[in-house]
Amino acid sequence: APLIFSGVQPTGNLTLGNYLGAIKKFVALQETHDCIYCVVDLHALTINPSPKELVNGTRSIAAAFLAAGIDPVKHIVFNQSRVHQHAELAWVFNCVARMGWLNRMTQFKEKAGKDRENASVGLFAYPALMAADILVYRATHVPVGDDQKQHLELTRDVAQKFNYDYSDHIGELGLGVPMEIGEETVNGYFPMTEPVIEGPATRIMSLRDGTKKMSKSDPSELSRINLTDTADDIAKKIRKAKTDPEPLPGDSGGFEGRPEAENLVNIYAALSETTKEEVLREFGGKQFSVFKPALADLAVEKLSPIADEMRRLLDDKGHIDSVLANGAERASVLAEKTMTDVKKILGLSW
Ligand code: AQP
Repeated sequence: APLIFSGVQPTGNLTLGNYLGAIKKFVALQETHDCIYCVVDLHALTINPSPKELVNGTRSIAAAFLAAGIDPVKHIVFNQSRVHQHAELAWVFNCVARMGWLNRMTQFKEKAGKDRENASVGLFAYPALMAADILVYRATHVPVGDDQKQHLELTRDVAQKFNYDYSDHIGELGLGVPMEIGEETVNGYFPMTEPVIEGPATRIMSLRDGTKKMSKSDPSELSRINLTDTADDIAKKIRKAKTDPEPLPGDSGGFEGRPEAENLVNIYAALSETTKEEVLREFGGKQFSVFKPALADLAVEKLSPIADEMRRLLDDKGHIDSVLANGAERASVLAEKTMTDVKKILGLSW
């Protein structure tokens, strides 16, 4: 059966990009699938947060999950470090993944910058831990923003190499299903996980520069809308968002050379759960002086209730902690089952 897994790092205030690209999709998928949603605190160690920041950040992402509408009873919500099997499987995958694969990761190149020698080994090996997060549940689908596509390809590469290398033993143990790799058929233990990257919000761009991704770590506050921004902040940031002097085009072919305009229309479409075409049917030919206030009203209407609920939830830290502990207990059972198999497959237990 399909199984959804995804994670969000507790590395700062959640942005509208995180919400539309990931969390809003998590909420939609839980209607039709079994889902596991994780606050990936081990990943956050790659930016060396203070212990206090990490605790607060972790609770705050958990609060955002719940406030957005994720049901932690029907589905599993927890923080990564409580389930030690993630780290255990990540070591196995460090031994499966190749330096060359990780060297090609654009996120590592961007985050390490010029001073590669000083980048942490954890930042480099990040995608192997991410593959472990997903595959420790043998998850089949992962909803993410477009920026994570490359890491998901690596997850498939890891699964494929593991299946190929250990195919015979997987077969002897009766733990695999037949899987095609090129011309060959192997006994596959790990599934070939599919990314779920669709809709108008796969890549929300900075409000100051339509060619840059909206990001928690952008130094400009005006570049992003935070999930916890006040109504005034949201309206101000949209008013100041970079645009051009032309009115909105009549159809979606008319955004050539206008990434900022296209981004605002995409945000409107994602918030109102329609398409870019539908938004242009209403606003095509209109000026930004008309469109921006409408977008600000819509953003406030959709985001304010989430921010209010997050604040309410964060007043009762004991409740959030018990949700995470309960989720971790349930996740551990599933993760341990995989690790038991994996250790048999590898020859670590017999
Ligand atoms: N701008 C975006 N548009 C659509 N989706 C996005 N995501 C992030 N930015 C956008 C998606 O949000 C999920 C959680 O992201 P994350 O916190 O795990 O890591 P990230 O991608 O590194 O997020 P940021 O905001 O860009 O943080 P920094 O500034 O630290 O790099 C993922 O599914 C991601 O695709």
